Amino acid sequence: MTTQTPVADDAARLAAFEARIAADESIEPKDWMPERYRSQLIRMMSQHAHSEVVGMLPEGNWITRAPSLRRKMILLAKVQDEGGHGLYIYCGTETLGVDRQELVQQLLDGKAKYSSIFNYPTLSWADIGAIGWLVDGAAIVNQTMLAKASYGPYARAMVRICKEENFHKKQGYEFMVTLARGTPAQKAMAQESLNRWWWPSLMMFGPHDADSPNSDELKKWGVKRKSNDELRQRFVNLTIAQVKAIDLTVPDPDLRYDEASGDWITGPIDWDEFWRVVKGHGPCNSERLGARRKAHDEGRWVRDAAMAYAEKQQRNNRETTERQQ
Ligand code: BYC
Repeated sequence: MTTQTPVADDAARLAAFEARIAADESIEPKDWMPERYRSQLIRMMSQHAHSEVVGMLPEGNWITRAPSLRRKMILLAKVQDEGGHGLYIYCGTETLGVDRQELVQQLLDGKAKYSSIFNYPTLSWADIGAIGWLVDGAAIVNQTMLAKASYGPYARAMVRICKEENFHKKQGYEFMVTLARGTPAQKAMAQESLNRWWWPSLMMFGPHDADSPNSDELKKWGVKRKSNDELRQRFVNLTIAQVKAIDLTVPDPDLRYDEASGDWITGPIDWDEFWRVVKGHGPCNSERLGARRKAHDEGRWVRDAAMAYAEKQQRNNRETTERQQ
């Protein structure tokens, strides 16, 4: 009988894992996976969950000021959906053996990243339409690909989330259509909002491929199916047609159509601005973290009550089982 060394064992397991990825098999929580695959997923999924939860704040800002009951109901439902998305993804992250509390603490301590887009302010009511249209639109382009990610719990969460994001995007565009076809003042409001959200939406897809340190590994392991630039280009192509359909313009003097590729080519993205925001110095970073910390502190009694209730249920179940034996 031969005894395998741990190194040989790991090499064999890694080869088997990579063969499963190559065969497009779904990796499930109890399957063996390289530690680096696990840690990359924890990084990306937790950032995603934080983004959903922090993403409730800019829109939540307008709930009390929605101009009609219909718009208020839609906005309430949308913000609630985003909270639900955060929960699915935190649950998915926990299947990788990490505690949710630890992840939330990283966010509250300012150590975790979340999407740059949510560090911009919602200054006008039109921003609520622009977020649904552009931010959820960008999220769908990105997450439709993630619904094919190799890690089963993440991919399955994305299927459900994309369905809801599609509704969000459609309501956002319908909202912008209404403004763009309204009075000159309403159309100007829609244009002003598009001007502010256009470039930050393109930044959501992350740095150019050449400057994206995580992409190669994530693509090798089938987490990312398309690169940051490929997805950004897809979003631009889809969105420019929608911008034109409502007779608005994007704030990009260099935008041009490339006949050969069929792509809309944008001017340069301001990456200095992007990194400033990612590193915590955007217009609303401290406000967003302050709001999350306040919500966390004020929600402590709810978490304590839920824990006490769960413990009581467990005790009752245990006592019932003991009585029956
Ligand atoms: N913002 O190597 P790269 C929503 C970081 S919420 C901040 O390309 P990767 C919604 C990146 O983390 C949707 N940071 O990274 C909610 C990395 O830093 P670390 C949010 C960014 O992971 C409410 C470094 O830059 N969607 O839809 O290969 C209301 C280098 O980047 C950003 C997701 O989270 C950014 N924009 O690719 C409405 C999708 N971009 O960790 C709507 C899931 C990059 O090495 N995530 N960074 O220190 C992804 O698809 C990928 O993580 C990314 C980045 C494409 C974002």
